[in-house]
Amino acid sequence: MALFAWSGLRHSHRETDYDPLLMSARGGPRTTLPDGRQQPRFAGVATFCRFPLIDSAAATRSTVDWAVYGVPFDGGVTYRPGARFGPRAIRDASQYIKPFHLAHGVDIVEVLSLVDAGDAPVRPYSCKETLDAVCAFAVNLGDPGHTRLLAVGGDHSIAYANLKATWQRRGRPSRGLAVVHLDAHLDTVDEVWQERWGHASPFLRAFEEGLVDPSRMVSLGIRGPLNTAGEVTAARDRGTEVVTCDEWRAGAGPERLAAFCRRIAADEVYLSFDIDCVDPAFAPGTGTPCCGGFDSAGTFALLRSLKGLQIVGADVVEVLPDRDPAGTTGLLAAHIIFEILSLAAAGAKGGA
Ligand SMILES: [Mn+2]
Repeated sequence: MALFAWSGLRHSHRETDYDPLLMSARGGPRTTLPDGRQQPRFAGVATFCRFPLIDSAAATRSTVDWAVYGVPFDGGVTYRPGARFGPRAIRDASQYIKPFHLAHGVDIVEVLSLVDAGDAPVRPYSCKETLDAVCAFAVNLGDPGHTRLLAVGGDHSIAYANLKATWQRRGRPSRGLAVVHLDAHLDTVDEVWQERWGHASPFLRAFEEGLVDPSRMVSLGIRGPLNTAGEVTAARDRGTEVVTCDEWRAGAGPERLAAFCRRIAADEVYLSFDIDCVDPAFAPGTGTPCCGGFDSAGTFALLRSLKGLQIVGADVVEVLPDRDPAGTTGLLAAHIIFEILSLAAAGAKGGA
């Protein structure tokens, strides 16, 4: 069965000669993509950014640097459902993602071993059971001490599971992880309709369990309307750096973010990206849209300014394909995944 030693490793073609581990040992790229001149980008089974697909059985691939996986769950939403179809739409939209990042000057597949680890198991009728199942799946992906996790939602509730898995894999740091959070909303509501594990609550649950240090967290892109005036005040009372979209646009945001990055430069950071931080003009396909958000280019510039942070895990959530008639939101999410992996590649290449 040696031929199938990586029985979990599948690709739409070239199955027999593909192994990123061997390629790396030979000094080739860390990740081998299908050659777009041989196999068109619109052909084959769609994986995230055309990365090789592994399943969770390939549990000891120590050479995998980042595992990207889907979480097709939207049982935690408070408004429009449909984000359960996000991973499939984003995989489709990501077929045109190419590996060289112009601004960072880095080719992500030269520097990093990247895989699509498939979808986490979900329990569509239960938020808590889903989060437990996702965490149990994620905690064992790749080499827990090395491989970093990028979860693609799904609604924002799934961030808790990926955060918890990341926190465990980073040695359960007692003061929790630092977090860079992009979102229109703070996601720190205690409960909605008696549900404590929905998409309005992941960060409050993470604070309670010590997974995240709220005083080493920045929330960017926050805007109204809000339920109460106290939401932002409560976050700031916890020590969270809250930068509203208005503040960002007025010009103070980038320097406040830079100061935050300097403060946590030595810390391990989790990046949580809710696509609704972007204006619905650019990202209409989302469940709780708020006008007045970032534009696409501004979002890229913001993310690129995070270069140098030690990002140990991430998520991209809240893409709702049914409300995304031209596919722009899925496409943007695919680019955000690329931006996050490019930050990691730029850091690895630059020794940052
Ligand atoms: Mn959110």
